This record gives sequence, C-alpha cells and structure tokens, in this order.
Amino acid sequence: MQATVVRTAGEYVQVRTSEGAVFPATLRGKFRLEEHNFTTPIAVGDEVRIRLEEGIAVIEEILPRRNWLVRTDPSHPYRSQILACNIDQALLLVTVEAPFTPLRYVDGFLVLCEAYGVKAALGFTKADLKLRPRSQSKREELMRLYADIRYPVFSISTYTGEGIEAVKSFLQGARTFLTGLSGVGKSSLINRLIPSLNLATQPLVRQTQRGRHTTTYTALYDLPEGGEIIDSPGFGEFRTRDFAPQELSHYFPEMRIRLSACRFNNCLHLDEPGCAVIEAVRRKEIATSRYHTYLSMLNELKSETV
Ligand SMILES: Nc1nc2c(ncn2[C@@H]2O[C@H](COP(=O)(O)OP(=O)(O)O)[C@@H](O)[C@H]2O)c(=O)[nH]1
Ligand SMILES: [Mg+2]
Ligand SMILES: [Zn+2]
Repeated sequence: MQATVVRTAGEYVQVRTSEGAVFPATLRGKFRLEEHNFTTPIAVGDEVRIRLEEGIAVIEEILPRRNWLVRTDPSHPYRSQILACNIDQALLLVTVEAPFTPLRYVDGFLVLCEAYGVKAALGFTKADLKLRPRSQSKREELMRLYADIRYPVFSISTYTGEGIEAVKSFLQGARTFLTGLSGVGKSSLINRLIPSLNLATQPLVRQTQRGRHTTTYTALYDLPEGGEIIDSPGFGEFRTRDFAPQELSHYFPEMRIRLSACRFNNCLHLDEPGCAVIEAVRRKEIATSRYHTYLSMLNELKSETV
C-alpha cells in the first residue's frame, strides 16, 4: 500500500493512505543504519510503501523523491536534516520586528531553495502592527528589494485579513513548505487558511519579543481550495555544506544573470579585476545586504571544504 508522510516529530511519524486513513508509522531498522548521514531518514511529503500491522504502518520503502529541502543539522555538524520532500514551493514568513528576522536568515533560506530547485516566496507578516518609523521603512525597502529580484512578495496580516486572498491564490493547487522564525505567525496563518484546524499559537516572550517554540513537529495539511501546506517548527537557521564555494553565486538570481560578464570564469566576486558582480554592488544594482550574505556564506563554505 502506498502512503504519504504527513507528520514527523522527532522519531514519531504519521502517514496517510491514498484513501485518507491516517496511521502512526515506524521505520524498519535497516533505514536507520543505511541513512546515518541524516538526522532522520524520512520527512513530511515522502511517498512510502507500507504494510499494516495491528494499526501501525510499517514503512518498507521510501519511494524516489522529486526534490527536497535539506539543511545542516545545527546540533550535528556532519549530519543533514531533511526539512520536507516532494514540494512545489516554499513560503518564508518574515517580520522586521516582533520577532526580528535577520537578513542572513532570509537570504540563507532563499539560497537553499535555489540550490534545491524549489520556488520561493516571502510573506511579510503582521502588517497591522504599528512599527517604529525606521522599521516601517525597512519593511517597505525589503519588500521592494526581494520583489525586484523576482521573488513573489506578500504583505500579510492574519488579524485584518490583509494579503490573505493573494496568499490563497499563490498556494492553490500546490504543495507549499511554510517556514520562518518562531513567532512570525505561521500557525496563525494556517488557522486563517483552514479555520477548522485550530492550531495552537503563542504570544511572544515580552522582554525579548521572540517566539516560543510551540510547534515542535512538521505537519502537512490539506487546503480547502486545493493544495497542501506544510507547517514547520521555527527553524533557527538554514546552513548547508552541500555545494562548493564556486557554485554559491548561482543561487543569487541577481548575481547569476551577471556571471558571464565577469572577466574570469572562476570568479568568486571578492576582489578579482573585471568582476561584474562587484561592479553591480558598487552601482547599487545589487543590494549590499545580499552581497554581505554572499560573503559570509562563502566564508562558511570555504572553511567547510578545506
Ligand atoms: N499583530 C499581529 N500579530 C500576529 C499576527 N499573526 C500572528 N500574530 C501573533 O504572533 C504570535 C505568534 O503567532 P504564531 O502563529 O504562534 O507563530 P508561529 O510560531 O510562527 O507559529 C501570536 O501571539 C499571534 O497572535 C498578525 O497578523 N498580526
Ligand atoms: Mg507555530
Ligand atoms: Zn565576479
């Protein structure tokens, strides 16, 4: 029988058959041994072949994946963690305040999506919040920056309903991986999209304006208008060592289109003469913040590969 993995929480796995029946699932021991490079060998979105044994789905085979999102497991530097599999697109929720989302985090996620061939979009949430003037202009500036480099950008409020219709049409018919720091409003957005669900949401910690980790599992839900959304815990960071320093600029769309104009075809865009990327940064055609993320990610990749 074939089934889809619809929930993972540490070792706990749930699958759903094509008829819609949901079962707790276990992995046969051999997967654990074979896939020791991964924190867990299976992830939400996986298609699996199962055998039912007293109400438990025994997973016998993981079917080939169309794609996946993988990051370095922050607690085990030599292991990878599969975030989700077989997805069409990803939506990253971002807040400028409450909580503060670092740009390195946003760009790190976008690079991950580019590297694994997943279409990415950004949702700037809590549009109803009255921000300090500096934060308000920051929010607008960032929305423009990412729209300019062709990422779909939404302004969303789960309180007022702003942007919800636009997000719905973006989600319709697709399987979307939803992520963002703890407290940005992922569960609130899903509740707005699927009112019957009633996921737990949590106020921010007052002093720090950071989220609490309410969601400790990854779970897939059906959307009423068709399509599926994957709720995930507030992953702290998206680091990867799955590609070479040389590849990195290919995952920045505004750099990618300029690479053929660099004088050297192995240009790392650091201080090489005739570098089209550095020239574009100088002319403010590439955002300084994006270039800084590039440099910091490049440094990490270089130190991983020596
Ligand atoms: N002002 C405002 N607060 C929101 C909005 N969406 C969610 N919140 C609040 O932000 C906090 C965290 O929301 P939650 O959905 O639990 O975030 P998650 O950790 O990303 O799942 C809760 O106190 C929500 O009520 C919004 O659109 N506007
Ligand atoms: Mg949540
Ligand atoms: Zn260059």
